[in-house]
Amino acid sequence: MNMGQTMHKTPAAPDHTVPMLHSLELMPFVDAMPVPPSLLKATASHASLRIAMREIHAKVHRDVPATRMWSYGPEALGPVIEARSGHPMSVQWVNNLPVKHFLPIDHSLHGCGRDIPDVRTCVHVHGARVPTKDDGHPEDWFTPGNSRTSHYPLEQESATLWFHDHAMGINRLNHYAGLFGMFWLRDEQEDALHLPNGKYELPLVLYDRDFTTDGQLFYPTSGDPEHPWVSEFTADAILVNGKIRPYLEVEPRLYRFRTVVAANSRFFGLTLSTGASLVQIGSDQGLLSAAVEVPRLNIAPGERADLLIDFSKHAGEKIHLRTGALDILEFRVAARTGAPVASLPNNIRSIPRTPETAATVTRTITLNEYQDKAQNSMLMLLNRKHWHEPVTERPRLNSTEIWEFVNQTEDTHPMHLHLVRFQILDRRPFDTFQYLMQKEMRFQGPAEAPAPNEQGWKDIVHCPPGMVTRIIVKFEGYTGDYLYHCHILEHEANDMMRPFEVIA
Ligand SMILES: [Cu+2]
Repeated sequence: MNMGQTMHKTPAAPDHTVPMLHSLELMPFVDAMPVPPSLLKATASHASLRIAMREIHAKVHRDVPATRMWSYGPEALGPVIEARSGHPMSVQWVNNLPVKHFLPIDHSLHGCGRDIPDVRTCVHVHGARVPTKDDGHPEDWFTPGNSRTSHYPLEQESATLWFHDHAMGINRLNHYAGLFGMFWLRDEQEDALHLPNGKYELPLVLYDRDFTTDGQLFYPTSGDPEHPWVSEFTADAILVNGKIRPYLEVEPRLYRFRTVVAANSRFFGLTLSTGASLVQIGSDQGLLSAAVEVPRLNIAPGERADLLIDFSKHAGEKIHLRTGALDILEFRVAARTGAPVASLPNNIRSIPRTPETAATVTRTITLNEYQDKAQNSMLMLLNRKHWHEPVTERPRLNSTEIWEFVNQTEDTHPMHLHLVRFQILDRRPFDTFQYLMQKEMRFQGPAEAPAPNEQGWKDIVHCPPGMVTRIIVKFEGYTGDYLYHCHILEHEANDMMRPFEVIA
């Protein structure tokens, strides 16, 4: 969507001493799209898993030497955890990583001091409603040789969740190294739809990476060794499930693709080469009320889309999934299918809209960016406050609030709240200059309703520049310390992340 650089941003200055891979010079569609194994189908009893983080070397492309990366499994993409709503499970997350990081740490960032172990990790199941001690709080990290067991009650509806590293100040690097995977939560409502399953239901984990010519991950830096952080970047190569521009053999029938953008800061604009719309049946927090035809799907870091693609009229053809003008995945449609053809659901479920009158509190959250004179670089804040300043947002358990994100920057920020699901109310353009100078909110147009594919339950909302974006959220589940942040991982680290506390 919006990756425009503002003039005063720290440019990502590539280190010209390092020869870089140019992925467009590689032959596309020579590697099969990997499908990671599914771990666990939770049963009636309490299920438990043990998942170890480790350093691996994996091939991202036929013609690129193996890449050092970190993973939750033996392959580039960690396993898919499959669980059932109402069936609690626990995971022992084991840190078997080396003690030295291989990507450039910025020790000037909050929580990244030289007195803190370089390699530290914690695991957040994005979109899961869990007690605070199990949420993968950024300061709750653990080091190599240690593990942490988290309990997931899973008292929530079916949804495409995912898990990833969330360690304070360094998750942008841990994530770039490969620490993420999918977590699918199922329920009876979903079962009743008889959606494509088994080999017809596949993850699509989309991300971008820079590589050196010898196939190693390259994370861009500012050129300042004391402060290497960059505000955001789009990397050269697009990967799908761990391969650069792979292919996938499909049958001429309906498929379900559980899609997540696992890029640090890149947005994707997905289209099909046939010109047909993508059919979206679910968003971050589960199924939509009805299937929505989306000609171009703008999807932000951290966001999920549950997509259906119908290949039934394309037997024998090759079809490409694109972001912008780039073909990133080739579907090779076989001549025939052996399976009965699934059909597309029309009405999926009812999702009552939360009325604005249900909200007892409205909070204004400003999204700001600054030139940090001391560091000679950018920093981005929420409500002009740093992460470590005292908690200012204290919603009451089971209360409903409206949060309005006032974006005074020139970027779209995908804002994410832990613990909760929410609905998007609207977006409205405002006069940013007037707001900055006079502290006066002057709207410049009518409020815009969310797009049809944004009208389900969400946990990430695009907050475009110069707009007030409003969400309505009920703080259900647990009291305790949680957080909200921009899901552009570079923004989150410096310092677009704030705590909130749910109080009794
Ligand atoms: Cu941001």
